[in-house]
Amino acid sequence: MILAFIGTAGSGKTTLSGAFGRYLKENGYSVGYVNLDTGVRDLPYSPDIDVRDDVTSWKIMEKGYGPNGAIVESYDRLLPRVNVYVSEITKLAEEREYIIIDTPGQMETFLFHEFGVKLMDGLPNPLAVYLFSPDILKKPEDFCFVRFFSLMIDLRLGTTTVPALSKIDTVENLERYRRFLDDIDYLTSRLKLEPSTQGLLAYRMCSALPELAPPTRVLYLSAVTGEGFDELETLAYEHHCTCGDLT
Ligand SMILES: Nc1nc2c(ncn2[C@@H]2O[C@H](COP(=O)(O)OP(=O)(O)OP(=O)(O)O)[C@@H](O)[C@H]2O)c(=O)[nH]1
Ligand SMILES: [Mg+2]
Repeated sequence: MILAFIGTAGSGKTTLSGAFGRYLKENGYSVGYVNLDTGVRDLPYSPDIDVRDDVTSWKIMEKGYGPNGAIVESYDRLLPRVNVYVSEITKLAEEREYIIIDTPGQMETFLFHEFGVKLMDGLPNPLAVYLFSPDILKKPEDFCFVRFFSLMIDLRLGTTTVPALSKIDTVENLERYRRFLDDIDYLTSRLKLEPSTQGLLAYRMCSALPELAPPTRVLYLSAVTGEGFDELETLAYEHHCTCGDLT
């Protein structure tokens, strides 16, 4: 089973990769780790496959690139080897029960660079977990945004994508988040009350959501307490067995 954690900078991908991997190992599974972040210095796990063996963004920065330019350049340099990575990860997936892929902090270098798209396209039946942290969810429109962003990742990478709220140990009122994320009818009814142009847009988008996508479950995770790990494990298993039907 191949799981790829995808999300904006600081959403918790690397911490979750380490913590969920440890959880799986404690439960008797064999786990392989893949690091795709050319800019990370320290990892809470030992990667079996690591792009930094080929390219690091900090070495490129020594040649005068700025941080963002260096990251893009690092994936330009990795692109000719994308098929090698696909083969290595696929081979590792034959040997281990779970493969955990930790993706770059700069999400755009994964979603908008050919390296990320080709890599995901080449892997056998991966499941993408789109992580977003509670601090980006303030207005009802934000909940609509993350639901659609998850679909956008699915569309872009051609990979079944499950939305996951990360760092739930930091929220006091998880029920409020759950209500907005689990119950699309509730979210849509709240958006109907929003007077702004964006509120109307979000209302129309969320009204169409049931027709556009199957009612995928949302995960609620904490890499600190391990909450939600059992559900992530179940979901990964269901994905593996049913090829993408996660209703
Ligand atoms: N409280 C809490 N903090 C978390 C959790 N997961 C990650 N963090 C913290 O969030 C910060 C970012 O975590 P990372 O795991 O580095 O996030 P990332 O998405 O890999 O970050 P980049 O790769 O740099 O984009 C760190 O300070 C973590 O300790 C969590 O479940 N709960
Ligand atoms: Mg990271």
